[in-house]
Amino acid sequence: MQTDHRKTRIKGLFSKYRVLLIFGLCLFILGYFWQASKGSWLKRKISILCDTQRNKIDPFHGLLGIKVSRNKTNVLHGLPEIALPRMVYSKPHIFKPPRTDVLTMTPWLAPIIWDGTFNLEILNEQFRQRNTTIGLTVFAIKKYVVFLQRFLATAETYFMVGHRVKYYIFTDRPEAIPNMNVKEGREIVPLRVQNYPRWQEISMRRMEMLSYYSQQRFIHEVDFLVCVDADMQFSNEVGVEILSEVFGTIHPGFYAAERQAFTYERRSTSEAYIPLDEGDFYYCGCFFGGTVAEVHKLTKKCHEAIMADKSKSLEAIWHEESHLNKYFVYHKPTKILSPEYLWDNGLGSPQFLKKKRFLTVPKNHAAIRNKRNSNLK
Ligand code: UD2
Repeated sequence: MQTDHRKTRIKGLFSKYRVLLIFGLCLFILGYFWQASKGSWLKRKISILCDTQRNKIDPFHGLLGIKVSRNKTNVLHGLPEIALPRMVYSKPHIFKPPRTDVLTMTPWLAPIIWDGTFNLEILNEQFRQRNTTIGLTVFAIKKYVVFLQRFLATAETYFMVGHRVKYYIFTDRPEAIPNMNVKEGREIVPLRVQNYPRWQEISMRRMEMLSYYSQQRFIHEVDFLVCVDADMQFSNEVGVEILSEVFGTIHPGFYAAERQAFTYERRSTSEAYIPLDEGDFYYCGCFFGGTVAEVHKLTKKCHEAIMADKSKSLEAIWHEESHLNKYFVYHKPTKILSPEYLWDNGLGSPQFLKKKRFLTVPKNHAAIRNKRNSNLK
């Protein structure tokens, strides 16, 4: 009887303080989780990058009680300001694109450089303020030294006018480099390299040498590399409008061709193989470039592919040009130079070509490539 009475009292008390009990329980659970987690979020460190002088900064000035780890370098501190001076030029107009006759942008939003699509004055100012130095690489091995005089003379007139330039001349005959005066801020740098018996090997080995020198030397001396053939001449301005992370040039023989007509390597056994349903443009092997780091990556990859083919006794149809084309299928260039930047006068003067900036110099292939003592002219 007494037990029944006690049970009824407990039940009564429980129903009276039920809400309080549940509330207390909730508080206990919340408190438990808060205790468990506060250690981790309060003590969380924010890693920030510190500047090259290793300045220590706490972006929140201790307001949140967050400890800042101070062992990294802040690249955001003390960046140079690139600000244009007052410049007067006609404004860009949304409904008046400067060129409607040619493609000026790829599907991956890389600009294709044509006359009329850029303002060189603005670009010059931007690159000058960054004190950009450009390395122009050219190989003149064996008899190709005969092209150097015209190449360098025209480069002095048209290439990167007003900017700092280093002409890196890879040759097996440094004594044959013409003794020329170059403008202030420009310099001829002879680089002695070995030659090879076959012209195809010389052409392909350029990838190996460029990759090696990029890592060993160019990275310390220049910002961008422009890599071209020797049997060429500049015939109009080629300036900083071409510079970008990594750029290629549309081959003048294939600008209007369909994919299937591109002379890509089609043997699936080669590292340069490109299937018939892939590829954007046919790029020429004689004009590409970019930042030293990107050119290093590109040339290293192409050289490794060339060597892999060699181990299978294969040589791609257009040598290093085939490997360059393969590279650009899977590493899209960030800028593309139109055929203005590589033209052959044998192809005439189509309407869309407002300027011919870089031209092939006609040569007697058999004479220049192989027979050491034949007459070159
Ligand atoms: C095309 C490409 C070239 C390359 C080659 C591969 C054009 C304008 N050029 O040129 O970039 O892809 O095909 O087959 O489309 N060289 C020497 N000494 C030699 C041989 C070559 O220095 O004995 C250098 C020189 O810089 C020359 C370059 O290698 O310009 C390419 O050789 P090429 O010009 O004889 O090859 P070509 O005209 O077939």
